[in-house]
Amino acid sequence: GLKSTFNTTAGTPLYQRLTKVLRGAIESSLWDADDPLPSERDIAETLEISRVTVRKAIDGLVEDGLLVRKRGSGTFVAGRVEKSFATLTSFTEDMVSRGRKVRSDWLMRERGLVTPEESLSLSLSPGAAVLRFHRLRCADNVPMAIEYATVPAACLPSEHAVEDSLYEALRIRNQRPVRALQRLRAVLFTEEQAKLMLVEPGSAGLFIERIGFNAAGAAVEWTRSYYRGDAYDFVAELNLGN
Ligand code: 16G
Repeated sequence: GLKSTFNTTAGTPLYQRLTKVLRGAIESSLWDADDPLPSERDIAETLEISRVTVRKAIDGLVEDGLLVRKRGSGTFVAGRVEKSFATLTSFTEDMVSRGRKVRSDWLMRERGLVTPEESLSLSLSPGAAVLRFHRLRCADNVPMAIEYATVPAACLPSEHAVEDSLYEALRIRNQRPVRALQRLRAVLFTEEQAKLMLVEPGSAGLFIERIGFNAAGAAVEWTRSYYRGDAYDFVAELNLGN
């Protein structure tokens, strides 16, 4: 149980030891998403440490998105997000349909000249202008993904045309993707990415590259998304014969 694992961890401070032990317990599915964790008081008594320490460790895990507090019923392991791998939805649509509040922090947005890699992905000629949007994407204030999108400058009036949703900005100009190619790959977050995502450096991530095409068949986005491996399940329905 918690106690024997806790006693084998060394080092200080105490709340960091407890955080490590709780993380391990969450990762090894010690608690079901529907069962509350033991109360802070019970954990404190079992481990013979102060409630303040327990609270501090739990607060940190809530902030990192691994635990959620539900008013009146306790603290729970956060459920993973199931995202369809084969539907052309946006991050905003995915989260809003789950009743979650979207927040995006700008890491960078700029207008620039197409790089060779971008020109291949978007079939643009050298010298073409592009818009780049780099965002940290959060649901209920918990970081979920980092996205780097490149869009041909001809699709949007400027890099400031995107407020909350790239797809909404494209949609109102008749440029929303209606078809896309995707690639999924396992990655380890870089130190910088891990810091933004509030996960341990070297944590596992899911990298998805999407090239989206508008109704006229032109590539309108080349997006590299890094999703939290501990928060996402990508699901798809398969049929024999397609
Ligand atoms: C999704 C897309 C991404 C797109 C973004 C737009 C995947 C793997 N990626 O994250 O390609 O650019 O949504 O989101 O689904 P927005 O409209 O909320 O800005």
